[in-house]
This record gives sequence, C-alpha cells and structure tokens, in this order.
Amino acid sequence: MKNLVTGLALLLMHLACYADVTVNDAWARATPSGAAMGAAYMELTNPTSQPVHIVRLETSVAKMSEVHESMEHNGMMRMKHIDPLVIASGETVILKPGGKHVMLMKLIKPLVDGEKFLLTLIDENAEAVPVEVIVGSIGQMEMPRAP
Ligand SMILES: [Cu+2]
Repeated sequence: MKNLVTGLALLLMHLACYADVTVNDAWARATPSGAAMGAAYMELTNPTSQPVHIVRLETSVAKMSEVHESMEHNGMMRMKHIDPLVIASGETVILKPGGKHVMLMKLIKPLVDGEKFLLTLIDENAEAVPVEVIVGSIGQMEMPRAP
C-alpha cells in the first residue's frame, strides 16, 4: 500500500511538472524599433540523471527563434545554430553575450526595456519549459536587477 501511495505521488508530481530543466536569470536586451533580431540569455540547469535536448523554442515576440553560439573565426564573429541544445545530466548551460544565446528572429515587435515576455523551451519528449524573460536596456551586459 505504501508503495502504491509513493508511486501515485511520483506520478502526480511528474504530471504537475514540466520538462526537468530549471531556468534562472532569463533576460534580453531592448531592441531599437525596426530591428529584425534580438537575443535572450539565461542559465539552464538539468538536475536529472538523463541529458535533456531542447529541440524547439516558441515565443510570441518573434516568428522564429533558435539557439546560436557566437564564435570568432579568422577575426570575424560568426554564429552557429545549435540544434538540439543538449544539457547534460547535472550540468548548467549558460547563455550569455558573446557565447551561446537564444536568437529571436523576425521580431514581431520591439523588445522594450522593463517589459517581460514568455519564451517556451520544448524538449525531445515535447515537454515544455515556460521561461519569463525580462528585458533590460539596449546596452545591457548582464541580468537586469531591480534597483
Ligand atoms: Cu545568434
């Protein structure tokens, strides 16, 4: 009986939670009006014993979004599409300016300093991780903090 109760509790817990990724410090830079692209940054932690693959991103602020990595190649900055984004068991992947980032492409509206938007990460099991992204200033280099 005790096992049954434990099993049920685990099942309910599983149903109640989203994909097993914890997201912290999600933020973006404000974009000038008319800009086609923006970027978002965050820290993704996988506390489970299995790797997590983020296969798709969805947001209402951009028609397309992908994970990219900025890298220097022969003195030129280039961006590589990372698909899927793999978060190994027990690891934290940091998306930050100059490194990995979420590229928001074909922006539907400018990102405005002080506003928030929702970005949803979807893993290989079609489980969703909703992320609230806070918009900082245009020159923001790290997570905007309340004064
Ligand atoms: Cu990019």
